[in-house]
Amino acid sequence: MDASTLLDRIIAAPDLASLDAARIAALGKSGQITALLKSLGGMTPDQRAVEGPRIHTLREDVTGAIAARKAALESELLDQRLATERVDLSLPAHETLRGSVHPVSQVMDELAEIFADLGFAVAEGPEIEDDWHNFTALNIPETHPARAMHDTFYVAGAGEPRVLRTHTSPVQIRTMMAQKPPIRIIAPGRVYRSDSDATHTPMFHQIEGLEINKGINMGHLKWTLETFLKAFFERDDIVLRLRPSYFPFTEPSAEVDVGWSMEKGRRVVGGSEGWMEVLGCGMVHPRVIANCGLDPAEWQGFAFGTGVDRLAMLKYGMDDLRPFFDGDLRWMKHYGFSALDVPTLSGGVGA
Ligand code: 2U9
Repeated sequence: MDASTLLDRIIAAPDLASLDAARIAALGKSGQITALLKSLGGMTPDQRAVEGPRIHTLREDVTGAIAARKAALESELLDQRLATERVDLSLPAHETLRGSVHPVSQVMDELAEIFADLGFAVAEGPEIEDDWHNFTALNIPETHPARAMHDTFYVAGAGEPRVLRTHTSPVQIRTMMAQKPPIRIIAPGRVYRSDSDATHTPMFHQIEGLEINKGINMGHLKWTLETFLKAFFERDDIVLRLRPSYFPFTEPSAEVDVGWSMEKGRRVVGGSEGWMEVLGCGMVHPRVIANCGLDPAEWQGFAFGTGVDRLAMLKYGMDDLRPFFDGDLRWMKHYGFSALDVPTLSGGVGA
């Protein structure tokens, strides 16, 4: 085999195994170039002076060609592997295993986003509470009729009686005991009342808000609620009506109605064809402020509360509360949200 056939075989090697066979045929123990190098020993000095450089150049050319072909074949192999083994980590693992975000979780995230923009932090606390944090600190003494109003679940056990929290208000009590004002928090979470019918479930979700500061009045409260409802329902035609009411922990207290109108045969929030109740609120009772170790002459505050499940129904058009907690995948598929549907104020909290 002459030099050019040797090089052609290397350049045309279709895979690494053929290339290795070509290398052995040229440079191996019984290879052609090895034989040429050996033949130098039997030559005259004149012949060697001519043949020596020619054979060494040939060996270098062949070695270089083998290295170049090897690099090209390895790179082709890597490209093939990358094309077939590509994994898109941004995709869910499997279409049929894809879950969805429950409307209550979605609405909780929307609320946290809206209130964060108004300077409210999210506060959390235990769902099994003691009597003092759930009732007494909130100006609901043992003899108070409001205790019966709450249909409390009591937790059996030795020692101090415990309850499943009947509202998220004890979270605000704990925050006021642990932090110095000014305080601006929302407390979203599960609450429990022994009540079950078409519009009540023994567990439901509440969100309450609290601001403690100097010189706070009902004007701050109404502006905050109006701003929140406009952002949540994504409409500017939100009108509020505050009706005098009674809660033991606020004085004065009010129930908040929002104007509704008919759109495509449905009652929707916005406009002013009628009123529906959406929130309770008031100025934090001075006794509650004092119970948390603060001077009510120095610190005032407002508070409000509402049902998250109800807000979700109003915004996303469900008319029955019970399927919220049935765990029916068909309902979740219809009303659930994609995990990528993260609420942001810039993108729209109902995106
Ligand atoms: C502290 C002081 C005051 C929280 C408040 C309401 C009014 C209210 C209900 C609406 C419907 C709950 O989901 S619902 O049953 N809530 O009307 N909640 S003011 O007041 C507080 C809380 C904590 C320390």
